[in-house]
Amino acid sequence: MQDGVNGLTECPIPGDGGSKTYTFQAAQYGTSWYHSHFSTQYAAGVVGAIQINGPASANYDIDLGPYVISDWYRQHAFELERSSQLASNGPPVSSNVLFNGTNINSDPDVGGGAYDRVTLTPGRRHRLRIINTSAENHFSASMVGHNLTVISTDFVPVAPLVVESLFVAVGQRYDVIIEADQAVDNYWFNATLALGGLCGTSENLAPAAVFSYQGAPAGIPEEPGVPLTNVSCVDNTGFTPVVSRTAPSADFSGDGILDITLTTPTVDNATVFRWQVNSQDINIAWDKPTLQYVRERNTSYPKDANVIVVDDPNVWTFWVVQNENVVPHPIHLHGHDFLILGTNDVANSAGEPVTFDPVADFARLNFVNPTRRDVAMLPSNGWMVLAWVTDNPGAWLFHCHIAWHVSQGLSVQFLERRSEIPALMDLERLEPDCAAWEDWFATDSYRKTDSGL
Ligand SMILES: [Cu+2]
Repeated sequence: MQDGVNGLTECPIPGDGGSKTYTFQAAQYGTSWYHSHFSTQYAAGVVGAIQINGPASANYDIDLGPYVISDWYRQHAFELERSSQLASNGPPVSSNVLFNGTNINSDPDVGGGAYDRVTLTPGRRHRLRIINTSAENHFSASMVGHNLTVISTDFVPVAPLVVESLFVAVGQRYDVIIEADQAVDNYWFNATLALGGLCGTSENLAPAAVFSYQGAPAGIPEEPGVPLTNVSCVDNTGFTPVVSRTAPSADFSGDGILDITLTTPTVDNATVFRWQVNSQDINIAWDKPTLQYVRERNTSYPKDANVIVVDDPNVWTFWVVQNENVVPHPIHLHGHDFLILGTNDVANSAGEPVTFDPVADFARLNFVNPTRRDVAMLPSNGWMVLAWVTDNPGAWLFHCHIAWHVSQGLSVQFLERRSEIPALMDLERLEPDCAAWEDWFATDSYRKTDSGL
């Protein structure tokens, strides 16, 4: 009920002064973010960081707090939503990349703006909570002259893992520790975009912030550092969750398939992009969320709601996500962390899709405490196998976190343990909240031109 996804758990909050108070129990701890799920509205700035304190898997001295890295566009997100769905356009180039909301202007002829600056204390270990809140740009984070020690993947603490650079997909969070054990100086903190454009493009060709040791001279770093090479569009691997979870391999059949394709239908005399899962792009109804169906005990869900019912309690479910397209996708699940049992490990951005084979590829899967998180990168032309337990009744969106893609249909919703939802959630709020939304929307000029998500 408090997940905030319009069309699933609620109607949208009306404009012109509408409000809603969300109440939730912090059952996990770590770093996350909240954002609007009303079309592409979060890319217009309706977003913020969340820090929930709890134990860490390694010691540190100073918590620097959330570190939000995000693409930024001069045009409004709703304009971009309308233009980017036209097949003649494709996704927009970001105007800049911001670090905790600031950067110098990416256009040196115009100038202005300021680098984000972070101060490090010499000899101390600093915890930095990296969050990629972008609409579309994916980054590889790195700091000149320093390694990053990863201690959590999204909400999951992991055994400390030292990396030189860290791929951060849209929606992902990584808590890292940076040890200030180098010379007192200024250092670039880079968010590097991959070559080839499949993971986003920006007018800012080298997004960076300035990390300065206390006592360093004023100014920007003199040492440019070595550019990252082989920056790709795939998740780092090798993480070991502290709290172990093992999925039962004997229960895996490989028949839960989510097949992602790109189609170009004609809508209102224009050729547009639609991303489909199992041959259907999602299109939710703002004024009749899924939980209203649950409340009415109505099981006639619209086909384009892309509902997948999972009623059995406390069982493992397995999902093969198959990418039939060259564009990789950051896949996000609400309501659960999932185990990443495996992905195709062959780089294949130039070739034909690699189809998962439940027999031949079974040996590639790791069921014993693999990386666990709530956003993972589906490889270009490849596959990813996920597993999670039905331990949370509700309606949970499973979608690509690229704002334009979910807007163009790339999503399903898992409707989990339906019979238990009415007792667990305050479904009586739906009627007054939806009435308020409908009253406002009837008088507003804004019209729905996408999936609504
Ligand atoms: Cu996508």
